[in-house]
Amino acid sequence: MALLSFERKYRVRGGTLIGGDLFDFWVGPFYVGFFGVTTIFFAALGTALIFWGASQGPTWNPWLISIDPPDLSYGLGLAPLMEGGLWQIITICAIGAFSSWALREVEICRKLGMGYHVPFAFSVAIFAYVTLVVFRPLLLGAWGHGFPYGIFSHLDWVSNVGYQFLHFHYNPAHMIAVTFFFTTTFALGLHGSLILSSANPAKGTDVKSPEYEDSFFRDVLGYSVGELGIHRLGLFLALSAGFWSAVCIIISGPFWTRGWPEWWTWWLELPIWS
Ligand code: UQ2
Repeated sequence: MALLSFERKYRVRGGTLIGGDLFDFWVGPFYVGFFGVTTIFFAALGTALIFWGASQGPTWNPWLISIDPPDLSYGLGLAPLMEGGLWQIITICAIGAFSSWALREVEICRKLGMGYHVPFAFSVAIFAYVTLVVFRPLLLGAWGHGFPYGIFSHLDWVSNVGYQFLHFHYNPAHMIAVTFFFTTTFALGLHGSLILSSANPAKGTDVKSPEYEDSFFRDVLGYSVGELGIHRLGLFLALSAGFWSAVCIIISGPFWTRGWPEWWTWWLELPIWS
């Protein structure tokens, strides 16, 4: 069955948060909605400004193009376009586009009578980004603490901020975030390989049911977290990775200004050692 005729059944009216029926239509396979329009608006404007900023800069080398935030001396004020003002407008466009996309996902969830898990998950990624370019700069008192929009330049920013705290791997929240990132890949490695193993049985035999998947892990580990459980676990692990990433950077500067290795002196100062 052609995809579009099959999908007609799911193209239900309503569920919109704003705009009523006005934008309640599809363009080809894409649902539009009020937030589809605002997504296009912010994404197009932000992208155009990035290209225009690049055209004013010293290079078209895609690795080296960079749209930089204002100098720290501008504090929390607006900067001239070429002095970081562009970065400020592009940041507004990015947040506008990401939020619009999340709300468009919400409208689609409402249409389909689904839970809001996908937009919720995406919101955690948006939260991590906004922590870097809005919350932390606000707490530190200057937009100049945001990261630059460039491939190499944002890597340099991460490296410089890391060294500012001597050794970022001693940041306890960074440790937790990294552990969640690795555990997420571990869980998806287990899950993806398990599903493919069931869906690719020995030649001439039937695709295996979820009970086989449970049995596999019961035989190996004595425990299966279950078909629904692995997806709950995966969502928890992935969102925790994003959440603790935001925590590890928001505490660096606003709540701890010395090297992260030094933070661990609380351990050496425990009374149990004396
Ligand atoms: C599982 C299960 C799945 C899975 C996986 C497991 C049938 C298809 C991967 C095994 C996962 C376990 C035991 C949890 C591992 C814990 C961490 C923190 C990674 O049991 O049920 O469904 O995909």
